[in-house]
Amino acid sequence: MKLYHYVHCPFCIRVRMALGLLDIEFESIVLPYNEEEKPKSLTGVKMLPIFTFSNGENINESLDIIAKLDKGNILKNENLKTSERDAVEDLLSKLGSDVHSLCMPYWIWTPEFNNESRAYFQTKKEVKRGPFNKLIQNRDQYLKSFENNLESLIPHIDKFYKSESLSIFDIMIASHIWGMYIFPEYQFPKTVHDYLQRVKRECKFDYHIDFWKD
Ligand SMILES: N[C@@H](CCC(=O)N[C@@H](CS)C(=O)NCC(=O)O)C(=O)O
Repeated sequence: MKLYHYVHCPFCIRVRMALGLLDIEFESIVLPYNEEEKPKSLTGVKMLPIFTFSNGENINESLDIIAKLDKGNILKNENLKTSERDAVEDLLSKLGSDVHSLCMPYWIWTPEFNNESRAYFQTKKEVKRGPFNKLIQNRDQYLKSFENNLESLIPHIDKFYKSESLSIFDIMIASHIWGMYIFPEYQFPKTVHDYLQRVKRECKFDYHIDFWKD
């Protein structure tokens, strides 16, 4: 089985976390961001993650991939059918927007990118968010908004999100805010850092593993 992914992508990280939690072996294929042909040939669209199952089926929606992998429903996927999902999605779209504005100008300098994929990514993302140098100049505004939204998460993550045990909601939350670990000099509040480390341990998640794997 194969996972086609981008290292920085929160939706791809969801699948990596789930695979780790479920102890499923897979081949990791990090595609350059400017590679259009491969994803289109697999699913018809240039969007990752894509998971190739052992029967040759290719699927590209992180939560659909996870639901199909999680045969024993370890992640309590039925949570996705509750009204709590709207609250989580709403918080994630707010947190995710600031994480993207803050981290995109730094993600492009990680080893995942080369000159071509960096230029492709930057050109594409600047259409929506404006010039990356402005994102960096306005970092305080995005940080303030991120921290405000994080405040509303803190009362719910004593152990895992509104629960004593990890669920799909934790994978959705942790994968979305993980990027802030690479934002220069940013430190998560201790409660959030401890929570992320709990998710990391359960999911045996290693952000950089793809760079060091042979
Ligand atoms: N709903 C999808 C979203 C996946 C997604 O947005 N992937 C982004 C990367 S973070 C992508 O492939 N974008 C392609 C592009 O912008 O060229 C999922 O949950 O898997």
